[in-house]
Amino acid sequence: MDKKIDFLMDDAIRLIKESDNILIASHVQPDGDSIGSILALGMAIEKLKGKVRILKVDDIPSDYQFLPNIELIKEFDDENIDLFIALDCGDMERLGSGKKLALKAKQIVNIDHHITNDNFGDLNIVSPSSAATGELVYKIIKKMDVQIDKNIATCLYTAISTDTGSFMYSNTTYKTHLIVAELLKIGININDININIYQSRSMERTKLFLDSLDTLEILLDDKVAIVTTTQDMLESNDAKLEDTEGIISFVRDIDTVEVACLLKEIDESEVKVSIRSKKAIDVSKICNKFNGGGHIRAAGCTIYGSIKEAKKLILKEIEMAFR
Ligand SMILES: [Mn+2]
Repeated sequence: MDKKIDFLMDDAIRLIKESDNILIASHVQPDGDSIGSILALGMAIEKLKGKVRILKVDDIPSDYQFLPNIELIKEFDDENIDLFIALDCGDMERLGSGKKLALKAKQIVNIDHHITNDNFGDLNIVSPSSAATGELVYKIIKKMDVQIDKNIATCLYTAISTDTGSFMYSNTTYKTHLIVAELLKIGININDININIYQSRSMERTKLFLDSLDTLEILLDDKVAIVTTTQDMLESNDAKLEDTEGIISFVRDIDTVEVACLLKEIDESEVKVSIRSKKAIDVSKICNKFNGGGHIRAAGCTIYGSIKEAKKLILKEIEMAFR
């Protein structure tokens, strides 16, 4: 871990120790890293200080309901916040309803690993070389001298496993494995955790998956794959937007494909776009053009327009990226 991040963590811990009303939050459309990270840090701060609050800014996907103390994530409207800790969040907009509270807080600590993070905090611990925010939270908890118990370890393992694609993505480093080795030593049940995260797909989600795959188009010498999920599909399958999880990685896994793109219709004038790549293309750059962001191999953005318009715009940028 580089020295600068190390010092910044000491500053963050000092703020945590000095502050009375601490609120932890992460991004809308939460994933395993955001939920695992806020729960793990929340439990650690609770051990240290006896109280903590974790803000709910969006619905928690069913995949993560098994996590210990998930009920700690709640809505709050108390604006008396001394320290607001944002985790896994590239900018303030991503905090959703949490942005209002962050702006009222006396101090903001921003802990993240997105390369596109805009340093919105008073203290910014941004480490793009970390595979997951969960890795940074692990280090902070160790430095806080709080014992990592099975509950905290379960949340950290979930954060790191999901953000590394089960330790397959190129963001996975030997440090990732050293941290996870420590988590396993604590005695977490990885079989149970993995069944909960990866082997519990609902029938609704499965049917949505099939409908979405039916829209598959392969373009640019079979290097680009694009699929669409519409509001009609969500409705007819009784599925939610979060149920699109897993579609894009399936499409990316086609042998000839370098870039996979999923268009999720929000309404007739808004489309959420997710992009993944394998080796050559930096998809965070593509998403940056539409004010989105993320990582080199996984990024997202919102395009205001119809599915048809969004597809045209994003394909143009993907095509440029191949030149
Ligand atoms: Mn993350």
